[in-house]
Amino acid sequence: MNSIDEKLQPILSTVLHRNAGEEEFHQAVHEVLESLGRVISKHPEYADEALIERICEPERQIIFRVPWIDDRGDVQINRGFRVQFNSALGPYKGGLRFHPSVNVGIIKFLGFEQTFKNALTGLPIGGGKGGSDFDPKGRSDREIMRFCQSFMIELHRHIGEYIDVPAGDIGVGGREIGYMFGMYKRLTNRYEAGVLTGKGLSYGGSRARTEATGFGTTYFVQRMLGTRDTGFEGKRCVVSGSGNVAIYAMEKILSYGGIVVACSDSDGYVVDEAGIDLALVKEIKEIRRGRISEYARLKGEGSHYIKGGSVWDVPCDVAMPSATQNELTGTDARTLIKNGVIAVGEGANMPCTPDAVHLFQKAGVLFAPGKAANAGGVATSALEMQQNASRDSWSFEKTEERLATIMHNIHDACAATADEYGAPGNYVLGANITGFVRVAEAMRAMGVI
Ligand code: NDP
Ligand code: 2IT
Repeated sequence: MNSIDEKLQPILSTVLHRNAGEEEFHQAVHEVLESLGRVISKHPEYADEALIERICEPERQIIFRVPWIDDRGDVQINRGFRVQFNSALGPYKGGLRFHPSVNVGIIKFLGFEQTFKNALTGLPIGGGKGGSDFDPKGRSDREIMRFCQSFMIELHRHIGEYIDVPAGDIGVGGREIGYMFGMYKRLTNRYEAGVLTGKGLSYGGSRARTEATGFGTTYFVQRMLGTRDTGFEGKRCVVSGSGNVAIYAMEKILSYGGIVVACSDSDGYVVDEAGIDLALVKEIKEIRRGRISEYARLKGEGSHYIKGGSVWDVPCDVAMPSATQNELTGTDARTLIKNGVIAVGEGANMPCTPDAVHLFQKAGVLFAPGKAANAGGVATSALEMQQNASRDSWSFEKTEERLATIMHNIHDACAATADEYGAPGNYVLGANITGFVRVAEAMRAMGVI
């Protein structure tokens, strides 16, 4: 890992001590603090009044019991979370994750990242994140509905159009948002469309929200490749995961003339040298809610499935980790570099381990950090809030155009900040400093909050 400025060391020590055992949160804070040394040398006022300590401390953390009844009639208990991290720029905003690995440290890392990501969009949204250790795999629609309803029975007290606006993340998509919105509406007797984003188009959702994260990451990487006078055209790409982000990253890569040769899920990965058949992946994942292993069985000749292993063993020009945190390790980075990777774009949140990121940067690989590259999802959520507030609904083209502009602006702001701070091409530094300064400016203006 890079070193942290000595003035920031005590802040990190306090975070580690006060949040014992929360490894992912430690990792996320460490990464941001690594970038801030240069800021406080230039602008020492940002270290005044414990501003950085306050940014590392969530404004509010809610943990609650979620009891629900499964299809056999047995009572199940899960734990629900909502961490309202920072509301300097707007209502808390960020997704809900349903996955058995969820714990408070994971939600805090995600909420911390979200705060800077949302600042990068330039839209008026603060940072938050939530979820549950509920495992949706193998559950019936009715079980999912009962779980979502019980989850909302508690969550509804803490959210609202002007308070906190959740959306999807791993394990939470349109189906879950629909069940939660229905329960919120019933509990509050309000048609408050702007309380959740990622809604269906029939009840206040935004066009292009489903596609936004994957499309946005691809726009970002396309622009980053442009700084080396190239683009996706003809490039071999590997995208990990096969969920919402991965599917729409693949779709946009294909429209730019790239070739996606592999994708994955948590059991293994598929390779198809002819190019992944995206319609088949959508059918397996979005309709049947099946496993990626079915791809090779259904596609047959030319494709193969590898159980376990690492999708990063597949040689590529562009890698887009789009599954989960710490899925691309130092070992994977070495393999990718050896195989000639030229760019890495994080579709997921913190998918590359710190040693992987440093290896890419040392090798001169273009590297787009998640908090900048995957901001298109939350940006389009903010556009959904705008449409809800004005009781309007925009065309796909208009929404996608706004998304593309936002992603280009984020790219250019990160690149300009990296230049300003003497680290040209370092998008990690650029994203962290740009996001931090926007949040810090608003907090300073509001006094000690
Ligand atoms: P989905 O639930 O739609 O898909 C997640 C994909 O990642 C699945 O293929 C899943 O495989 C795989 N995956 C999940 N957990 C693990 C794990 N522990 N190990 C290996 N593979 C895993 O989620 P999304 O596509 O929405 O989210 C993917 C990433 O993108 C997350 O990091 C999320 O935080 C981030 N993100 C999402 C945004 C959004 O708008 N949805 C916005 C910005 C970032 P399996 O089915 O086997 O679990
Ligand atoms: O990590 C993320 O940015 C998301 N899961 C999307 C959050 C949102 O509010 O749309």
